[in-house]
Amino acid sequence: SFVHSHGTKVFIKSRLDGVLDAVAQARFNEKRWVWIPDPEMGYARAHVLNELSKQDTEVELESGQVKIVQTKDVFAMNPPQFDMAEDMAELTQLNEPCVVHNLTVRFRANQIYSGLFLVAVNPYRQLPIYSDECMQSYKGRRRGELSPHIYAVADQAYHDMLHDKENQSILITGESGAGKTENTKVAIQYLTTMASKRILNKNGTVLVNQLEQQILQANPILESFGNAQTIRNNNSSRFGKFIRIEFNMQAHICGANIEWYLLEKSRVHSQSSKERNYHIFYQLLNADKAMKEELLLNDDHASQYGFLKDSQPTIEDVDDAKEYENLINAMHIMGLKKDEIRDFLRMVAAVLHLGNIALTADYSGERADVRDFSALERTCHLLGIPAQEFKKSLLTPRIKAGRDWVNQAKSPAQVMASVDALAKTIYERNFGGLVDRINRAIDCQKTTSKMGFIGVLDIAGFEIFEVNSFEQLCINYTNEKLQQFFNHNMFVLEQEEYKKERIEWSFIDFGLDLQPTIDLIEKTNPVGILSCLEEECVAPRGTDKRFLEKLNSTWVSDDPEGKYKSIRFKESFTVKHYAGQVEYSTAGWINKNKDPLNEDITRLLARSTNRHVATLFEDYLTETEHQIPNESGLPTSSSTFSLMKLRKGGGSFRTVGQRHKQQLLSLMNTLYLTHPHFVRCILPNGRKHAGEIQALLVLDQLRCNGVLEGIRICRKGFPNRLVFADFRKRYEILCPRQASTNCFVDGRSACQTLLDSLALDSEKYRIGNTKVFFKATVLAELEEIRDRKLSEYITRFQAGCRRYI
Ligand code: AOV
Ligand code: MG
Repeated sequence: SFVHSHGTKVFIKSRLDGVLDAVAQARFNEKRWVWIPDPEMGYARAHVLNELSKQDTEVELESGQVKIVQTKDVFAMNPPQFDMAEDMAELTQLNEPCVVHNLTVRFRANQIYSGLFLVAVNPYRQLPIYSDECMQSYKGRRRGELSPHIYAVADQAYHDMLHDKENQSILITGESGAGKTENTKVAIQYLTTMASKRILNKNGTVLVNQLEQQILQANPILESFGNAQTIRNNNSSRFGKFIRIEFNMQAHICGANIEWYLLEKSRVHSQSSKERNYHIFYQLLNADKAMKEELLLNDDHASQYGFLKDSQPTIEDVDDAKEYENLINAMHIMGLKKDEIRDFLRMVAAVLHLGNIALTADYSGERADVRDFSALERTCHLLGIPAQEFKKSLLTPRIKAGRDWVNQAKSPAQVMASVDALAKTIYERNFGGLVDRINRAIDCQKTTSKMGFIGVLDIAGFEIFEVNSFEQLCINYTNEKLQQFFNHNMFVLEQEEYKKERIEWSFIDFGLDLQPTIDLIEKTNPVGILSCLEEECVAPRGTDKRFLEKLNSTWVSDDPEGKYKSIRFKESFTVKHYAGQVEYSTAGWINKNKDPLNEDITRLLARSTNRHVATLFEDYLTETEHQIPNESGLPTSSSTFSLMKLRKGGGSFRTVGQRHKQQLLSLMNTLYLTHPHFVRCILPNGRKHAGEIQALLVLDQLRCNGVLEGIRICRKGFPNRLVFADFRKRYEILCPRQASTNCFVDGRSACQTLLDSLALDSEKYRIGNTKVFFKATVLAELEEIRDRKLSEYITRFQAGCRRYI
């Protein structure tokens, strides 16, 4: 591909040189075939009848309908011999419809992987492409030798790590349901199979080592706690992850580490009707009797639990009881002891009971009370905290009034909000604790000398919804940064190739194109979106409205070129992302960013009699509390100030935005020190159906995931390239009398002679040290000339034959 140039591959399939294809070719050459926009199909085939003016072109569709379309919407079609091209950089016409068309014909032939950087279309069916045999066939192959595959990417990463002694990363993006997590699993499977020390048992079969087993089993555990059924995906990851696989000097796996991002916490207390809460809740209701008794789960029906009752109880083709067994099995393999497992599940059960706490209001409707004490008692029993104190903290938490602390009664709605917030936090901290525990199991501390790592990033792609909020900003900000990394990288690699071939070309770093948008989000001076939100969160009377106004006044005034796009709506602002403009509604941002907690309760949790609970909340312990708990067991007001300082890990950042920015920064720092491999996953249709591909949907994703951006960059350079020998072999027919056929002439000058004789514009190609480089579309012209020559020969040959008959 143009990213990792193999160059040696002949790009046009030889089978297409047959007679049948000559017919297709001849038919193609009769007319000027183009793609024009079609509201339903995305693009439709047509041929040009007339160029009416600079703006308008008259075309005829295959149906015979004649139409006038804008010239800018008319896209040249690739000659048929380019159909099914494995690497889209080989396409000589490199435009949107051609790329979509290529992906579509390949998809219909069950070729879900294509090159350029790897593009993977979700087949929604089991294809026989992940067998052990298949895996073995990719081992140590050069890129381009076999068809594009996620195995090829994993193998390349492994090879590059060994060869270049450089850390590698595989970046997998795409929208929900596109296949990121499946491809991540396949990539890790490949690495654990190919790069482990082979241990053979007596019969000569390969045993998978314990460590590799554990690395593979991390996934089902994470999926139980971090995945859920959504409208788009029955097994949707509601968090992002970066899994680093570490290798020792023998290039064997010696450990791994998992980093996680942005768990969707709100799902814990509310889901939309066709979706579910996290898998673990339903799995737990299918646990063995002893476990359920211990966790006080008397009822097996999801409908009996406040946090589950609005959701779908089951997923088609999924057996939650079986999944529960798999989970426990995976946890055992991970080395978790029985009571550790119970601890993690206890928190999930506690959340379930928390959701069953029913409230009543007093006559005024302003003071909440607990209606049914049993759910509250169960929650407290599982969390190891005193029920009466919990109730008091919940209903009448202390607030600061002047210099004193007073207890203030809360309304049912306020208490509800505080219950939801608590459920979210307990769930999230338990998830974090689980990942920490897994990391301890698969850590490679024993290994002293490491060769490097291969990191696999599985993170949600760009999102544009009807209403976009703070969560979308965080995701899109992440993708903007990843896209910048991608663009920058293409530029660097492209430059290296051109330099190696010593061809002239002045380079532009397209990564810089995205900087204004990134600045708008993350800059501190002038204050960008995140910092501005931060300021409003700490301001005494900060509101969503004031946040928006401040953003407006800062960024609109000094944006004469409209780089950032105006921020001029009542309750929203618009950001120009590389993938399109997104309008963000700012309602509720202050609250979402602050994510406030009832600190009376978190302090109770920090002092839980259950060690697991206490550890998860230990950052809420105050120093003074360690020494002299006062009468009520609550800290004195002065100790509250030390709270901030004590928070660590996830709690050390005051707000969600700040924490995410920090995490992203650290991820990007890691990525910039690796050699990246990009995988773009594509959702074929919105119905989870096999065999159906919707061109418009695909096109939209190609835009969002940067494939088209990549192509844009590509077109600025010389995307098509052929090594001298291949070029001569294919095109010397264009000037047969030249010395080019003389094999004693060196490749470079032979190519030069050939190109000179064609009188090709010198801007359209470059001759390097080993390859000829072409601008997009040039090869199509050469192909056309070649076809004409060929048919002339055939005619002459046939005429010659007739003479002998
Ligand atoms: P995602 O990770 O990209 O979505 P998944 O990897 O979970 O998407 O894929 C969604 C579903 O599509 C899977 O559960 C499979 O049924 C099917 N699928 C995906 N890739 C393949 C494949 N290569 N072969 C067969 N089936 C596949 V999300 O986590 O929701 O953003 O948040
Ligand atoms: Mg996923």
